Amino acid sequence: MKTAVALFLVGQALGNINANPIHSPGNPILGDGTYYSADPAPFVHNGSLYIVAGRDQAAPMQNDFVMNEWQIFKTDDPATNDWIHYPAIAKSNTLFKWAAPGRAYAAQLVPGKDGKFYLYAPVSQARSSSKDPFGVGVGVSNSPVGPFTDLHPAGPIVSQTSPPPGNDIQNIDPTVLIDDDGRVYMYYGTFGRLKGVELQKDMITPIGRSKDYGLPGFFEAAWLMKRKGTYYLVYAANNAGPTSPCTPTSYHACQAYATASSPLGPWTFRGVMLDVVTSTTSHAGAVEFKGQWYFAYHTAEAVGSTHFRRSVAIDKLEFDDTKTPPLIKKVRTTHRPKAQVSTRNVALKAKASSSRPVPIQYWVKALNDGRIPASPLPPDYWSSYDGDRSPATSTLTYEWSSPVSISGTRMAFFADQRAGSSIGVAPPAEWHLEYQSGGSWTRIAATYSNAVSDNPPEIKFPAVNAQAVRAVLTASGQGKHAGIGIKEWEVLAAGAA
Ligand code: FUB
Repeated sequence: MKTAVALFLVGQALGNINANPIHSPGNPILGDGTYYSADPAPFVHNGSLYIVAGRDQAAPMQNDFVMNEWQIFKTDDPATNDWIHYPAIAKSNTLFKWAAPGRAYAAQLVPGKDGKFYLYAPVSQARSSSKDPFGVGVGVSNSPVGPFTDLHPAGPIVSQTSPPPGNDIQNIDPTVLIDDDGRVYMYYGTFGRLKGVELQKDMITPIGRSKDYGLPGFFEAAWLMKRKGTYYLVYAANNAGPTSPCTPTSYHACQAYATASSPLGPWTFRGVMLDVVTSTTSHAGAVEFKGQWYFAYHTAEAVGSTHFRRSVAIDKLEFDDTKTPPLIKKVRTTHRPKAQVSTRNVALKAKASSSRPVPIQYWVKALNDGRIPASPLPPDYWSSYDGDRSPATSTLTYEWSSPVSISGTRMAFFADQRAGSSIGVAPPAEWHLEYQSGGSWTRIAATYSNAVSDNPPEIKFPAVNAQAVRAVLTASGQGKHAGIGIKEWEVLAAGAA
């Protein structure tokens, strides 16, 4: 804590009055829900590790990005969990007169060779005739925590119209590396489209046309770095599917990486380095600090988090130097301690499966993840919805490694249509449970309700010993069926927790 106070005083001395010490109990760094933080980009300056991040400001039920400013976390040693938080080091509307509000996306702050700090920041343009109005603006400051001024007040340094011609991508997620020889390289792009270009020493003028890159599963959030002569391009990847090494559903992202011996490639794909996180988006950056590499990323693990209220976390990044080039080891994520909650819900210990392939946007593991989000995205629930081919019946199974004694269940259905609908996702026409004991399945007699609620009542039944339980669900609709959706399916132990 002493370190935090000392750091705080340094922050004050830098002239930034908004500097607050944080002692974090672990990831996420700031997890109390006061400030959300997304899209981390770490850098090192003057013996401190800094992380610049965006700020998620979406309302609890709002499934959209609302981002107006960038913030900084700073520490002298991540192991102490002592940080200084500098909120609002720059606001998109104030810094860029040409920007529209609400879209201060993933920025990177780069200490220049000239002692200045360059903020590469994607924002939406207020007035643009392009199909996609995003562009990358650049702010400059004498201090890492601002104030910043617009280095290119005419507008973004890359967008669909600047520099012309032929840029038809969404121009966000810039990553910039100043190489040992002082040359500057930038990559940017999203939705599977990645561009890379060299910049002039002025840090803003592209040299020639950007090149297009195709990397396996590339989705967005490229991060360019160099270690021991090898260039690494880390990125959010999505090659969805139950057998994918990267993402189980189409809304998830993992972090994958490629290596190259020169900054503009060619790149060789090397694998996945971070599995899916709790937010649907995954965005990360890495840096070496006092001889140790660190990996900053975001998750949805703070108080009140959603996919649009994310928070920055940091863990160590390790390399396998026995390989040529050195490979990145899978990141082992750490989390702040969780309060122990006593529960009768034995589903949390079961293996969930579906008798039919689950449509790629939904996740069978959401059935027993202990979460009932009020405003879910598809991977937050299981569903049988498959357009016109949604099935009449679905069977979901929980299996345990040893038998459990159970006497109740709770089913939190998801629906966007009324009961009886033959389109969309509706409550089932009917459903019941069966349990397996000694190889055969027996129907459990109970009064089953198909009401849709995030706080469903317990459906009680006389206790049974089960090795496995299955829910047999009949969809509503006739001829054509609606999908069925379930946010959480609890199975409750007989007796105490
Ligand atoms: O934060 C807005 C967007 O979400 C970023 O630009 C992407 O990388 C994703 O994290």
